[in-house]
Amino acid sequence: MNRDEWKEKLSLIKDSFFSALSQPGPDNAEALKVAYLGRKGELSLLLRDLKDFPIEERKALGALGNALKAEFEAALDAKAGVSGRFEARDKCAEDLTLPGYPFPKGGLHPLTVAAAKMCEGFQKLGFSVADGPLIEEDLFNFEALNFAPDHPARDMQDTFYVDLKDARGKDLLLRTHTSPVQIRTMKNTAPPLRVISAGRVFRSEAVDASHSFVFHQLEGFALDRNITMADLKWTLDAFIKDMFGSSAKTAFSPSFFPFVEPGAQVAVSCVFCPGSGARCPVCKGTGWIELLGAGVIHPNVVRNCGYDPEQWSGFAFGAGVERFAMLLYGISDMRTLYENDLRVLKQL
Ligand code: FA5
Repeated sequence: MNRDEWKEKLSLIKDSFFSALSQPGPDNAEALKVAYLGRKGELSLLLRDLKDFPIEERKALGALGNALKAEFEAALDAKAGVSGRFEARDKCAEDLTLPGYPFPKGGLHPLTVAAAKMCEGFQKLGFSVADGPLIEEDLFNFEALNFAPDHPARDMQDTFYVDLKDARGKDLLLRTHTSPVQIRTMKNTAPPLRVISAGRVFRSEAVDASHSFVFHQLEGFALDRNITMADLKWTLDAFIKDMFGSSAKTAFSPSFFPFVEPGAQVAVSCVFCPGSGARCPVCKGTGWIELLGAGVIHPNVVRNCGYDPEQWSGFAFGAGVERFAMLLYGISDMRTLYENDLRVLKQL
C-alpha cells in the first residue's frame, strides 16, 4: 500500500464510521468503538500498517490517522452521553410535564367539627379550655361531685371499672361524664373561672339510635362571686343562638343531678319543624329537643373543691356532642357517626 492508497483507505474508514454512527440505537456507540478503535478495529489496523512507511511519511500519515482517532473518540463520547440521557428519560415512568394525580383530601369527622364549633361558641363568650384524664378516680367522677358511695344517682351512669386501684385503694374507672374536669380545675385553679372541656366518656349502655357506650360530652362551668341561674340561662341562650341561629329558643325544665341545685334539662326549639309538626321525627311534635343537663353548682361541690360556698358560686352544664352533631347535620341515628362509611361521611 502506498501513501495515497493509505489516505484513500483512511477516508473510506471515516465515511463508514460516521455513517454507522448516525444510525439510531443506544448500544451503537459501544459497538463502533470496538469495530474502529478496538485492538483489531479498522482504524487501529490501518495505523499499524504505517510501520512499513518511510519515517517522514509515517509521521505525516500518523498525524492524520491520530487526528481521525481523536475525532472518532469525541464523536463516540458525545453519542454515549446523548443516549445515556435518552435512556434515563425512557426509564422514568412518569411524564413529568403532565399535571399531578389529584391527592384525595380528607375532612374532619362530623363529631370533631361539632365539638370544635361548640368550643368556639363558648370561647367567644370568654371560656377557656381544660382537659382531664379518661381513666378517672372515684373521687373526681363521683364523690367530689356529691354522689355519696351508695347513692342511687350512681345508677344513672352505669360504669366501666378498671382493674387498677387509685392511691386510696379504690377501683379506677372510665369516666362516665366530663364533670370530673370541673373538680380537677377548681381544685387546681383559683376563681374566677369560666372553663369548658370536651372529650370521650364511657357508660355500660346498649347501643341504639340515640345511645352509645362510648360517646362525647362538652362540659362547661363558671365559678365566681354572685353567680346565679340567670347567668346560666343567659350563657346557654347566647350559645344556642350562636349554634342554631337567632330565632332558636331555649327552655329549662327541672331535673336532678347531685352536683347542681337547682338542676335543669335544657331544650332547644326544634330546628327541623316550625314547632307544631306532629310528624317531626326529631322533636316528635313537641317542638322542643332536649340537649343538655345544667344547673347551679351545689354548695357541697364548691366546698369539696376548697371554697366557701357563701363567697363563691357557679353554674355548670354538660352536653352530648353526638346530639349536637346530629342536629347540625340532620342525622337521625347516632350510629351513623361511628360507622365511618365514606359514602355517608362525604355528604356531611
Ligand atoms: C351528665 O352526664 C351530666 N354530667 C351533665 C351535667 C353537667 C349536668 C353539669 C349538670 C351540670 P347526662 O347523663 O344527662 O348528664 O348526659 C349529658 C348528655 O350526654 C345528654 O344530654 C346526652 O346528650 C348525652 N348522653 C348521655 N348518655 C348518652 C349515651 N349513652 N350515648 C350518647 N349520648 C349520651
